[in-house]
Amino acid sequence: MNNDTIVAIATPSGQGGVGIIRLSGPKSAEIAKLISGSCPAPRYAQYGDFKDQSNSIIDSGLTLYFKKPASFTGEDVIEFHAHGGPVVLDILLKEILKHDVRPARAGEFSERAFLNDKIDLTQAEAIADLIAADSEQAARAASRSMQGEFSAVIHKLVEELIQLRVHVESALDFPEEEIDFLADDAIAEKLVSVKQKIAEVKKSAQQGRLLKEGMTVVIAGKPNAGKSSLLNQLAGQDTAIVTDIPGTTRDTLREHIQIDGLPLHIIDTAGLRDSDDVVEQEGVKRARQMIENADRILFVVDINDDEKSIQETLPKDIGVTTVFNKIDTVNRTSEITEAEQAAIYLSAKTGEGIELLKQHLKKCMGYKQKTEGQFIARRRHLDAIDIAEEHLNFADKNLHELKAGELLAEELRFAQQALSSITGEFSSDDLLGRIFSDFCIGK
Ligand SMILES: Nc1nc2c(ncn2[C@@H]2O[C@H](COP(=O)(O)OP(=O)(O)OP(=O)(O)O)[C@@H](O)[C@H]2O)c(=O)[nH]1
Ligand SMILES: [Mg+2]
Repeated sequence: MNNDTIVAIATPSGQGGVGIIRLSGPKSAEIAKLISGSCPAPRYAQYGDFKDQSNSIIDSGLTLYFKKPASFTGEDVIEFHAHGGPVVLDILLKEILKHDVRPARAGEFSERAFLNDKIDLTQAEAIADLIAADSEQAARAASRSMQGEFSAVIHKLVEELIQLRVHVESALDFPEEEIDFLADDAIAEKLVSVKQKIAEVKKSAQQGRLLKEGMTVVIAGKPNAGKSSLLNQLAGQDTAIVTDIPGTTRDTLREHIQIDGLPLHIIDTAGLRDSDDVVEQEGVKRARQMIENADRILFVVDINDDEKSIQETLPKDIGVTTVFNKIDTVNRTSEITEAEQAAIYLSAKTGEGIELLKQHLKKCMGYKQKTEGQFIARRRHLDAIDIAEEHLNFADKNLHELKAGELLAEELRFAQQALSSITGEFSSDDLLGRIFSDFCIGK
């Protein structure tokens, strides 16, 4: 429990009808008495003047008291609702700081809420994500995480892992039966079930991360296929140089766009081919790197050029949409098939079919009319899920190949730890520092 009292202006800087100063810690109620004349009853709004030490009025407004533990931070919290002018709030803040109260660090209110078990780590992160959300979809997904839906999914997984561990470890306590227990189908079945569930959560978390961080879409293909023209169409401006000379683009070009508020990073790359030109070789190398790190690949093909052999060189684990470009030259209309192998016919020159492509990309990001079951996620969560998966794969190996019970138990423990780090049950101070320092002041 913290013994110091922190204060911050909780509303954004600038002018507004109301500006809120928030305090948390043991001195909060005493400060309310000093500034407002008296501390209101918990959860009752008290209207009155805010005064300084010499008894002159700074402003007037509402004082609210949230008595611990029934507050956001779990500590005594006071809110002064003053007028939303930067100067008046500053005067009030300075007055409060005269009384053994210190300015809050970024995210310190949320950090205290976490440390006092009011929220877990994913919920704390979701608060920051909700504030930063730039689309309705992201806001709703963040809100769902904030309510604890993502945490509940993780808890359920952890619960299953614990059951599995209990099963394994109790068997280990009776070594004479070890051979039997490793051949026990129940353990193998449970392991398969946990692995399946983790794979499902990973999928949702990947979509959740796209909502927050944006989807990276790499445009790749042979020289002259129309990649740069496509980038320009999507960006709505002539970012990339377009010429009829194959090998025009050598650097990677990046554009940030939004489709109905969903963030996307579109990357144009050098055309893939063997070249003697050192600059172009480097461009192709960079294109390959970008492709490896894509969330989705738009593989552009000139509809007049059927040769798709380079498509085979694309990574197998990344979703590819084949874009048949230049339909204007063959008098075709735009069209899309979204079956297993997504393909779209369009013209990067006339813009026909671009809207279809945009809607398709939106779908790839997991956009749904109804957002039930969707939660926001961060790279940190995905990394933890990956680690858990890795340990479960080792566990599998220990069970089936090496028949090593002790090692199996150990891997299961590691997997559980990785998952628990998502909600913050296992977390280092270092990690906490990194997470909360990203927050805004007053949150
Ligand atoms: N008719 C027609 N021409 C197109 C279309 N898209 C691109 N082009 C033309 O094709 C040529 C190559 O286009 P770019 O966009 O530069 O192709 P790129 O794939 O970026 O080529 P590199 O950078 O050399 O790899 C240019 O002359 C474009 O005007 C299209 O849809 N229809
Ligand atoms: Mg180009």
